[in-house]
Amino acid sequence: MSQNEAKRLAAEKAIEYVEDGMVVGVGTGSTVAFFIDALARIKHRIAGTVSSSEQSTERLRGHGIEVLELNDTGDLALYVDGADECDPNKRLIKGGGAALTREKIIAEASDRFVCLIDPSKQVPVLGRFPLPIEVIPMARSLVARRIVALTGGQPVWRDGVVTDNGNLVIDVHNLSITDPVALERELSQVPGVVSVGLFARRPADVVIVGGEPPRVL
Ligand code: A5P
Repeated sequence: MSQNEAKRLAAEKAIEYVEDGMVVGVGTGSTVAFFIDALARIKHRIAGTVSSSEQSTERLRGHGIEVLELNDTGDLALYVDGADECDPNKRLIKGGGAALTREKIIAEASDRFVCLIDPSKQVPVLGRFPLPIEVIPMARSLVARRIVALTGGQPVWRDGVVTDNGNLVIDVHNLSITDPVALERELSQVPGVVSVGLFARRPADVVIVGGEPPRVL
């Protein structure tokens, strides 16, 4: 089965978690694009969505699905998003699509975080996928130096990418993240860091691994 087909099957399964009248938090990426397309079929049943990126907002509105402001909705019952890596404790690396900060905000606001992955994203230890960190532009070099000192990893500026929040992304290579909660906390404290693409303090609640049939963890 192709990776895309696995993503689509995970996204279809996630529709089962959508209940009538919900405001649904919506992530970003190619897996979530399948979820948005599936959500369009039941759009009359939901109260609307909160979007984690301009990209997802455009796709949602293209389907005629209402996009609301998190400031107006309060906490959400459900957030559905993809991930770049997932460990056995449902802790994640996210941000390959540079939407990590808004994704983290929505995850924090949500009672249930359903994460959709294809099997290639399951890892025993996080870190094979470079860890994205969103930084304030003037702090780019400072944060890179602190990353080296704190982690021993290799920071690489994602040149040419500006986030929806007007910031930059540094990807940290060569990590083996044995304590993701501690690393998330440490890196988040460096001045200039907006957010770290580790979702460990607030991991996923449910992980759906795409396949025939999809596996729910
Ligand atoms: C977006 O910033 C990311 O967190 C995505 O959730 C992640 O990159 C997964 O993307 P795909 O669904 O495209 O693999």
